[in-house]
Parts: sequence; structure tokens; C-alpha cells
Amino acid sequence: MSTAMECARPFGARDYKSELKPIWCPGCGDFGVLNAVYHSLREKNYDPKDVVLVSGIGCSSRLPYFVKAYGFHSIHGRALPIAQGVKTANPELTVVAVGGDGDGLAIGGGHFPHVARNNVDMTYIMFNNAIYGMTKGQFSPTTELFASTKTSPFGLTGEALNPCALAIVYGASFVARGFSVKKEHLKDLIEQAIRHPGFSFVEILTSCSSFNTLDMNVARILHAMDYVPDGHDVSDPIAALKLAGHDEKIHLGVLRKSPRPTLQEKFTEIQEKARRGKSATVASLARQFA
Ligand SMILES: Cc1ncc(C[n+]2csc(CCOP(=O)(O)OP(=O)(O)O)c2C)c(N)n1
Ligand SMILES: [Mg+2]
Repeated sequence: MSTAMECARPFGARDYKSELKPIWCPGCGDFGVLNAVYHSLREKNYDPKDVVLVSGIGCSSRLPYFVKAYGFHSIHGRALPIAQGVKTANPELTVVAVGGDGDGLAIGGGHFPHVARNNVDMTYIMFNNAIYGMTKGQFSPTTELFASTKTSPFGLTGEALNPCALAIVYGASFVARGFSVKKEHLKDLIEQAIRHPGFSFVEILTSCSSFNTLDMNVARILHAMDYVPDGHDVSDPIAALKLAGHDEKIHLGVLRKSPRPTLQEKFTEIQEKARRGKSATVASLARQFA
């Protein structure tokens, strides 16, 4: 379970800042996300030595460089299996995977359902700028239909995927959507996601000031955004899907929460069953066939 470790002193947001200065473009939404990450770690006084950030490749995936904690800037699309490995090897760590819409839904799209169904106790923050930012403006799986980009000069024919709807269908036990300019709200969502025992997914709508001048920009989101209504039942997957995939509004907030045994708890249960002789362990199978 993700717990803030007991530590000698309270940490300030500065304690999570590394010596490296972000090299994102002026006006990039990723600065807002980074700031929210610092403040969410400070909120529950996580000791930097107990935190691991794992990323793929992309502008957003550079985030671990700018946080004073353990970090692994890995391979395009492979943050999730690496993060699952880190958590499995040392369940005491607070593991946060970060990356872009391209990283997580194109090349890495095959990993997402599996960490969700395993309910690995970690947080996955997806920066959704609806474009491949780092490689300068190719469409991504979340780019709007008919958008003209470097790789769809006459208009994109694929319809945009909805990351939160996918997370809900994949069975993620916590699903939320934030917006990079709503810093206090975003900080609160990330903090809740890290504290949630199980796989937490946070989609963060963000902007690419250099290569996404498409529909999915700050002005459009500001116009369409709304907060999850007060009476929303996070335990109801259909209600969560309806909000996640709403035609006109972009709902920000916690869409879904469904506590279930984590991967670690399931391991323990299997070991316990084996100890009580209630499951087919390798040894018992060997005896059966001896
Ligand atoms: C195996 C592999 N294929 C392709 C690339 C090239 N590449 C680097 S980043 C990237 C896309 C980044 O887009 P996204 O994940 O949305 O991140 P952003 O830069 O928008 O934050 C691609 C295709 C790569 N580095 N490795
Ligand atoms: Mg992107």
C-alpha cells in the first residue's frame, strides 16, 4: 500500500526539486503538472528516498529529471511494465509512472490494461496534449478527428481515444481527470491517486505550445470543462463512463473508485493458500505426478 513514510522532518515543495531546470518550451502545460507533483508529494510529506518516478520517452517523460527522488527515464511506451517491476521488487516504495498520450496509448497501449487488471499499487499520470510533442507534431491516439497535423496534412481519419474511458473499462481502481492550469485541483487529484491503494490513473489535459494548435488547446478545454458533479457515484462504472465520455463537457475530478485487492495482496493470498495446502503449488503438482 502507498504510505507516506515516517520521516524526521516536514519536507517543503523545494525538497522535491532537482538541480536540473526543465527544458520544456515557454508556455508548455507540463510546467503546471510538475508543480502539482511537487506539491502533492509535499502534502503527505513523502520522503524523496521512498519515491520512484518511472517514465517512457517524450517531453512529458522528462519529468523524473526535475524531481529529487529516484527516477527511471526508460524506453518509449515501456514505463508501466518497468514501474510494475519496481513496485513488485520493493512494495514499500511509492511508485509513480508518467508519460504522454503517445507513449501510453500508441506504442505502450498494450501495457495499460494489464497493470490495471493486476491492480498494481502505483499511480500512472498521463499527460494528454493530444500530439507527439517531442518529435514535433505528429498526430497521437488522442488527436481530434479531421485534425491537420504533420502526419495527417489533409485531416486525420481516426477518432480520438478517451484515456479515462479506457482506464475505467480496463478496471483501473481509481480514475481521475485534471487540467494542467487548475493547479490546486490537480495537486489534490495526484495526492489522492498516490494515496489510493491500487492502480490509479490520472489523465492530465495539457497543452503543447509549439505543436498543438489544434482543437485540443487550452481555450477549448476552458470552454468545455466542468467539474464532476457532487452526487456522482464513483462506485458505478456506467456513471463513470458516461461522465468520462460526455459529448459536450470535459469533466474534471475523480470519475471512478473501486477498491479491490492489489497485486501484492493477491500474491500474499496465493502464498497463504499454498502454505495451507489449498492450491496447486509446483511442489504439490510434482508430488501428484511423481
Ligand atoms: C521505439 C521508439 N519509437 C519512436 C520514438 C520516437 N519518439 C520519441 S517521443 C515520441 C512521441 C512522444 O509523444 P508523447 O508520448 O505524446 O509525449 P509528448 O512529447 O507529447 O509529451 C516518439 C514517437 C522513440 N524514441 N522510440
Ligand atoms: Mg503528447
